[in-house]
Amino acid sequence: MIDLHYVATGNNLKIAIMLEETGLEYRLVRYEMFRGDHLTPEFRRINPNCKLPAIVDRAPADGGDPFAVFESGAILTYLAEKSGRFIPEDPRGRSLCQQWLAWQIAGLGPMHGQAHHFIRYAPEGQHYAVARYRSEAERLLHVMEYRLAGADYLAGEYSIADMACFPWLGGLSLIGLTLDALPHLAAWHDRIAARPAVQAARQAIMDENRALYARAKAELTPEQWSAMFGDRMHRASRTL
Ligand SMILES: N[C@@H](CCC(=O)N[C@@H](CS)C(=O)NCC(=O)O)C(=O)O
Repeated sequence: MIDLHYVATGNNLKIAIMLEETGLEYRLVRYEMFRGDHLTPEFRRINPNCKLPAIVDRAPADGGDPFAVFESGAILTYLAEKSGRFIPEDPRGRSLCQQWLAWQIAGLGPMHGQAHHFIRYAPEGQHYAVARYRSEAERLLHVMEYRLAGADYLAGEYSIADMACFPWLGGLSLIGLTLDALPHLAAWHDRIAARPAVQAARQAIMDENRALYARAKAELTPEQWSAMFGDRMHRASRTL
């Protein structure tokens, strides 16, 4: 049994997709991040970085104590190794999978994340930051388009690299981007969206809370801002 500590956002959808794809037994533990549910000493023992998702594997392969894993890329890799699925076995395919997974974690996620931050959350007037992150977010979509013009999936076969990248396409309109001029990326997106496991994962975690996190312009109360970007969030990562 695996506990998935989650909030209804794309980073968390990655893990729900993998759990549905593998059929591993899991239990959902839901958080509301505007309320600061993740800023507790209990959750910090699971993820020292106080971010979601995180998992706790209650039946790890070594038969030992429950094992916590944080960072969505590390969680996907852990689950791929545990299940023996969705990571290619041949060395080239495996390396390709790791390359695209690293690219998502180090590039696509942070750049799109900053675009969302400056366009949707920051006070008006952040022109340089908005232009910088939106153009970089768009450039990264073209990188995927280039790869997918020559392959159905990022690592050749469907893998955790696709699961990691797929959710980032769900909020493009919120940052003023579309797939209109990216036919291979759009076709890849539709192929993945049609998978029963992906639909089940969306249904499982993109619940009514999703609406909270998918507004074009988020107006946060001072308390919500503090829990997300301000004092409360910083304090939670400083104290022992
Ligand atoms: N690099 C992390 C990113 C995790 C992350 O930023 N999660 C967001 C939700 S998508 C979060 O927990 N935000 C709460 C906060 O920043 O206070 C991963 O891939 O797991």
